[in-house]
Amino acid sequence: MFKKILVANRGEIALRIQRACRELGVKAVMVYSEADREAKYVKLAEEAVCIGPASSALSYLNMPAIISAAEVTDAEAIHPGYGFLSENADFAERVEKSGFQFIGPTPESIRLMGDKVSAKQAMIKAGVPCVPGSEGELPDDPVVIRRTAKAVGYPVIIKAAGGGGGRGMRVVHTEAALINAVQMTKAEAGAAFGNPAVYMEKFLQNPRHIEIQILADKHKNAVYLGERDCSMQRRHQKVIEEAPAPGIPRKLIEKIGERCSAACKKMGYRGAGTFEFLYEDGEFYFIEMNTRVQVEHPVTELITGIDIVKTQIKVAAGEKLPFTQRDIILRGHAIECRVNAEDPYKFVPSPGRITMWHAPGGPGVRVDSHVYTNYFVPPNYDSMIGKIIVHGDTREEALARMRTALAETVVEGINTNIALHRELMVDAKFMAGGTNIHYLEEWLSHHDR
Ligand code: MV4
Repeated sequence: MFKKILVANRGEIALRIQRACRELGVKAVMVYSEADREAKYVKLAEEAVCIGPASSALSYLNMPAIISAAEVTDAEAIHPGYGFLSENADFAERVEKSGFQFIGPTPESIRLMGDKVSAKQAMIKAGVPCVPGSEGELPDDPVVIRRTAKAVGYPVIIKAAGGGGGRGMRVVHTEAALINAVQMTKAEAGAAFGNPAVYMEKFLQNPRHIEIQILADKHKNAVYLGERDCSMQRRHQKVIEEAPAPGIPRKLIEKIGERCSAACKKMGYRGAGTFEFLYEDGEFYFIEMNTRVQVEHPVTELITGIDIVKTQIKVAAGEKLPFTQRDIILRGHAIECRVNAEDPYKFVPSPGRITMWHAPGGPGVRVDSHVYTNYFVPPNYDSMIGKIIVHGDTREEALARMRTALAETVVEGINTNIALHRELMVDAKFMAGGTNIHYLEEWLSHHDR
């Protein structure tokens, strides 16, 4: 096991990784920007290094500053968390060239999955079901593009190979709009991602967003930890996640999960990873793979009893996965509400000083947050200030626990989206389970405040 790890992130995930290190008896070096200097997880760290000013570009995205911080503190490994440099293959490469372990997959795996065209080709080869569409990158020939769209069937979606997470996509409903849409998406992709390559898929109109969590080691072992339903989102920002996904047959999840773990073994994938799928009319369609730990990992931890962050660290250190697929048993139901510093209905960010923070507790309640009374939410970063996660024997018990937890939560001094969560936890359609990716935006359009 490592003696010392550098945590190259901030906020709740930095604290989550620090906690995993403490449990493993590993020293954690925290890095911080000038805006995060006063944060308690920085003050309570055994070691902390300032890596630059508030601006992310000059601190949490500053590769030389982070690698230098690892050098001066004698860390052996770097955990990138999520966001920032976590899916940057060049960063992973520079970390390893500098003699540190990157806690995540190889730069080659990150690069393969970062290019959505190569990711999809790898999945097709590994037997993971994908959305029907173009075979790889779309060529320039308008005749071929039109023929492809006709074969796939309208509506189609044009996606940038360098995009992902909702960036660089365009839906096309008619042949008349096709060629222009392809050209526009290519131009935008070239400017935004430095790669004009695009591909085409059948556009699924009312899918759910279901993802499969996997863990793999350096010895060709891989397991899946069930699924998460992340359909409750607005503008590609997830708001509520849960596991298991309501109403999806367990046998089908198992079939898809087995394909995902087999794909990991085939690709030599290591670390934590998430296969994102669209689910519509009883079928799964792969869309993207994330090569990092995700915000919503706690719902999987609660239903499996597996610590995903500790396992990431163990497999990066070369240990074998301490469990096989047969050992993974899903128990009960978990729900996560993301707490954001923002107006609950207008969604404008609400940074500033938290004058009162009272976190909920009790049976089956977990709070992952770095904030506290008198904490100042800096305006420079993502508005998420924490997550409330509950577990129950049934979905109904989890819902009741979340309602109780949200009723206990007090945040004063800034606006948060807790009022929105309180409403959604008593919404009849959400309570019934299985709402699709459009539900929240439609709900909000009828609930103007
Ligand atoms: C799609 C789709 C419908 N059909 N692909 C958006 C984020 C990126 N990960 C892929 N996305 C989508 N791809 C096909 N073929 C609809 C979306 C989509 C979406 C997906 C997941 C969660 C929320 C979403 C919101 C809008 C669109």
